[in-house]
Amino acid sequence: MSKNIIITGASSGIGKASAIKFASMGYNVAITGRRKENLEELSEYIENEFEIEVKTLNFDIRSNKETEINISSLLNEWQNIDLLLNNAGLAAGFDEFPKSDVNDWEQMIDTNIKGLLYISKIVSEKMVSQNFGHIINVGSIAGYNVYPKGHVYCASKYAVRALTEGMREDLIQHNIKVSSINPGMVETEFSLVRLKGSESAAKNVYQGLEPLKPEDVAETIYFMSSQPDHVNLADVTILPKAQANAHYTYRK
Ligand code: NDP
Ligand code: 8X3
Repeated sequence: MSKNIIITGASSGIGKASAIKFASMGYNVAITGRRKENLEELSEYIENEFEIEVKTLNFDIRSNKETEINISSLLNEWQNIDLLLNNAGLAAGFDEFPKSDVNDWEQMIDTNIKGLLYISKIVSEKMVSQNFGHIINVGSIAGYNVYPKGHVYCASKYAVRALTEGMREDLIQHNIKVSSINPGMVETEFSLVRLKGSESAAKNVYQGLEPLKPEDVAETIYFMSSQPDHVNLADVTILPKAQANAHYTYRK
């Protein structure tokens, strides 16, 4: 039976690198995100490189309705879902708490927490019915340490950590593994999005140190997914060598 993975937020960064990694290992991949062109470009690349099936699902994960419509249609076509990689997420804004924008809070909460919940509900129902599956949530070092100006983003990743534990407890009886990967600094579009498109400010975040590459994280996610059935790498933290935690990085 061929293996199938759904990867949310595959139009860039960690999700995109993961789609390429899993496709290279023979998985059929369903890639999601709002940017249709990016998804189509990735889909074309994967289809040319690897002999697997790609499904492109273009929707905003903040909408439960859009998520249900897109994932239901996929579930009608794919008999089994082996893996759900809950990766779509963002930090919006980097301001002191009282100055930060309520719209930014809502975007982070709606994407990082509610979006993750919407898709997990529908996919885990499917996994319960098939009596197997693996869900990997992309948390963050920000789900372990709160840092200045991090408030709502950190809260959203603390929530991902709690949800990982809660989902693990409730799905264990259905033969479903739930894990999290918690990266430190990874150079993707993350900082560009957080800093509202300022390329110089985004570059500055990684000044004087070597951040992780999205491929480093994708390799680790694949490693987590390819353990023997009885092994769950439950919560994996991955940091650049120059980062000790969310508070301290050593810069040259
Ligand atoms: P990117 O900005 O490169 O990728 C984010 C992905 O999330 C994009 O594909 C984006 O797609 C998708 N996304 C965002 N909002 C939505 C939405 N409303 N609906 C659907 N998809 C959405 O950043 P990363 O690859 O770094 O981020 C991936 C995950 O990793 C996030 O959860 C982030 O919090 C986490 N993380 C990142 C770290 C880092 O330092 N980079 C460290 C720790 C965790 P589109 O815009 O097309 O919708
Ligand atoms: C992203 C990593 O350290 O900027 O989740 O919070 S950090």
